[in-house]
Amino acid sequence: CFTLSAAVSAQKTLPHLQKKGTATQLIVNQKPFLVLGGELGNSSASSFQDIEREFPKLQKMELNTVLVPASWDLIEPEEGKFDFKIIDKAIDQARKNNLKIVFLWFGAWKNSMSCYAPLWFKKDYKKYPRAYTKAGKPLEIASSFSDQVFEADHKAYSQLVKHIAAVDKTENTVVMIQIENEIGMLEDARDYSKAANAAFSTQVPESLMKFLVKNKKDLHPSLSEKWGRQGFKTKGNWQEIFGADLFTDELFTAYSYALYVEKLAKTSRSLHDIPLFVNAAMNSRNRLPGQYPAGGPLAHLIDMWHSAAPTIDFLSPDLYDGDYANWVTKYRLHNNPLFVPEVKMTGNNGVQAFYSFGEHDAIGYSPFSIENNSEAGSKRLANAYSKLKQLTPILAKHQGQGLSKGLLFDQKNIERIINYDDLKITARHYFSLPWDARAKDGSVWPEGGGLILRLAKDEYLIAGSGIVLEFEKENEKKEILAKDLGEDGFVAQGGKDQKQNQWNGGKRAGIGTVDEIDINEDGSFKYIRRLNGDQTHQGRHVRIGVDDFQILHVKLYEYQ
Ligand code: N0T
Repeated sequence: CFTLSAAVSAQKTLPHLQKKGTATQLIVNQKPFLVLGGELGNSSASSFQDIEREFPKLQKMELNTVLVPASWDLIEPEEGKFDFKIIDKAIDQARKNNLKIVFLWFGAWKNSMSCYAPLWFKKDYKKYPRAYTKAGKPLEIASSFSDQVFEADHKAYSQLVKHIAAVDKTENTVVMIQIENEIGMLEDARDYSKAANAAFSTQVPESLMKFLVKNKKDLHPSLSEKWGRQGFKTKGNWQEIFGADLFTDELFTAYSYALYVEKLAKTSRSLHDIPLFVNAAMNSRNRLPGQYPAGGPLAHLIDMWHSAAPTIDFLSPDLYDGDYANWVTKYRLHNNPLFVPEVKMTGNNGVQAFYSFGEHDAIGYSPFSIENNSEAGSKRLANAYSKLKQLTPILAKHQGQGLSKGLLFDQKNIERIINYDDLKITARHYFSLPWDARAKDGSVWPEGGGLILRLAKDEYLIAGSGIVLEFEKENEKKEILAKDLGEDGFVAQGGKDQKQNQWNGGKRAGIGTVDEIDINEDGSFKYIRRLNGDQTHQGRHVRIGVDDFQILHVKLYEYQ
């Protein structure tokens, strides 16, 4: 009995995922943990000097987590001879700088290619065969259909995980592992090696069809539609079941890669049970499968990945094409929590981080090539992350219940209306006010963003940068047609009737108090200053300028 409970609690002390309402939380050392991250450039953690130089910078940026490549070619330079000094160095430096690590297994595939496989593997292409294009051209992409490729990759990955398990038993410095990086076929949408062709023309595995039938109602709409066009057939080869097109090739590729990744994930789990994920390069800019890495862990392929790789905890997007809110929304699904391992570094990433945690209960956020952040960008990120650190316990406590919302504005998308019961909040970009010279002098508006958290009926936390919010009761206005009144209160000459909002009677919402605060570690609020008068437009709105991240504690009230 004692040994059983001891074993259970030992297991529970490792970083793990836990459901809370609609949210999935990463638990580290028994507490919910928001990954305030950054990913190192691909070649920035491959020497001791680089690691020693870069890691202290990350702590200054207030990161709590760094995403670090674990390169196959560096840990197994000679076949069967492993060297983990570089891994140990990263773990040691992380501990010295109060950082957690997410290791990225750059194994058989890195951005589709097999460039991180050791030279002995690359040269022995007879033993470790390549994927082929339709035209028969060998690619510098190892074939996922080769057992030898898998064995070699699996052996190295297992050694890595064993090593992490041994050196990180109690400290929990390594909180998650990403398996491979941006998997996907390039040029053509699938491998045309002999083994791949054989698998493609044979029956679609029964286990996949069973999965699809069982989850028919919950399938990604694009798959449902595609399969539906073929009459939801359940027996036949890939083209018979899904149709003869490029996207069927891609389904096949996704499924094949996922089968392979599942075997790594299973071993990983049995050796050291921490969360595991895969990342995807986006199918953006209207490219077709093969123009973008086909078959990666993309949202429209989620059912292939879930069916073949159930041990993977989530699929995560790498976001470089702008339109952030639109892309993350595709990855925050009923069956997939949001974690953003890579996002383009902009110098103003903090606003997106606030949005991601507020709107999507994100597990984490991580700009890419973080060590190259500008001085200004580093300061601003530190400002954002330090406030998010303060907010973590209170956000975590309220997650998964629809109590928080995220805001993200730019020059084109300046307004969002949010309802909490009968309270209507109109949030806008700070520059929708004419009060900052940069709003009107032709400057490009920086993204503004933040989060709203409802603590009680008339009590809110509002945090972020570059936002302004007004509060009213949902039905306090009604639309009428009337002559436009000029600022002087007179009807404009010759004016036509226009839609106007008129007071509709009933209660109104007022701003009681607005305090800028910090949040202490025990969750209590530390008063910085009261904002009133000009700073709230005499009680009309709550705002945070574009130059600073702030946390505001807002009390509302009702009057009639
Ligand atoms: C990422 C990174 C790194 C505007 C690219 C993104 C990282 C990999 N790939 O620097 O290589 O290891 O995961 C590919 C998307 C770039 C599209 C840019 C379009």
